[in-house]
Amino acid sequence: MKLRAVEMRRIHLSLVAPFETSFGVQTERDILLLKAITTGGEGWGECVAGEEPTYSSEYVDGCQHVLVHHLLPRLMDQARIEAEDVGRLLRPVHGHQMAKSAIEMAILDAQLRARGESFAAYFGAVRPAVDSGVSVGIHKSIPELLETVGDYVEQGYRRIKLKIKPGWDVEPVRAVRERFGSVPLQVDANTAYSLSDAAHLAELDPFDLLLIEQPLPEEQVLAHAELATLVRTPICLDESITSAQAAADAIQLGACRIINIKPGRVGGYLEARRIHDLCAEYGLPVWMGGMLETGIGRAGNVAMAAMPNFTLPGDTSASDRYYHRDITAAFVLREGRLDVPAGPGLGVEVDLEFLDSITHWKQTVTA
Ligand code: OSB
Ligand code: MG
Repeated sequence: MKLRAVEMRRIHLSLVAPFETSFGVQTERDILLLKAITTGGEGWGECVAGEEPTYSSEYVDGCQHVLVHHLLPRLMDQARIEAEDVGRLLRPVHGHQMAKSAIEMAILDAQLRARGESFAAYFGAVRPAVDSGVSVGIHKSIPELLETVGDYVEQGYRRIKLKIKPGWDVEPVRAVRERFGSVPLQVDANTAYSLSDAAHLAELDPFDLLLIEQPLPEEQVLAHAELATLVRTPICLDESITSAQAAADAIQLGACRIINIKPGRVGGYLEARRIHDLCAEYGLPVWMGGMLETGIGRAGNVAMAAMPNFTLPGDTSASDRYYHRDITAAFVLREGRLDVPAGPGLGVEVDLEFLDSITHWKQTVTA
């Protein structure tokens, strides 16, 4: 097929509750969505970048800019294009994985819709529904945290992840472990510690956590390997894993025993699949991360999370964990799981009337 145009839009969505991490508080989102218009039909992509470059170096205005000026022109001048070509065509542009991922996703959706194949079938899904975990932000107090976690446990989430930072770590973990017994529990530091905190992080060891996610800065892969010899809790990397090559290096260095896969962070679903396959070869389990996606991004993530080596519950929570109203039919928790969409492509339809009502910017890029 040929890529004829890409409709870009930015939408506003308020989160149901503020979400605080070690890098800041979010109350609303400004999301870049792409619609690939091809000779074979249309497809949707979601860019996972936040408003500020505080999770990684990418941010939504930057993604918009690099797409318009550097990425889309390289795709639009092709006589024929398939999702499998996008990575190679965009390789001359360094970095910008979240921007690249969004356009590859839109083209893949268009291509799969055209041939009536679901994302799940394309990626070799082995289950009709995936176990859902939930990521719980930093709270003002431990009683408030316990109330939030209690709500999620009652809703049926199969794993709780607590965001931590220096000053909000051992005590909240102890409190949740004491109150909720054997609930599968893990923590995410979003790079907030340094190797000199190893003895403090080892105080988390008695609480039987599934993993500690990204304790140290993105570049400090070797320091994670050192930390792994000083704490018993398995180390999982998120921010550091920007490609399959980065994953292979981190595994060989002993920097992680588990990987959080986020298609947006690694440049797209095809690179994410390579990381899944690589981890399976090395015997490392993976799980599907999240970036507070709408129903578009969630649909792709849930489909990929049905691949065989996604053996831990992901941050694939129900729509109502994030938004009062989603831009697709809501993803709903059923016995702690989300159903994998089975229709062509992403298998979800976008509510265009609602989408238009929350769109604050729109531009169509043509060849
Ligand atoms: O580090 O996993 C993270 C959200 C935004 C940016 C980074 C992260 C997160 C989450 C929430 O933990 C995941 C989700 O529920 O989508
Ligand atoms: Mg994380």
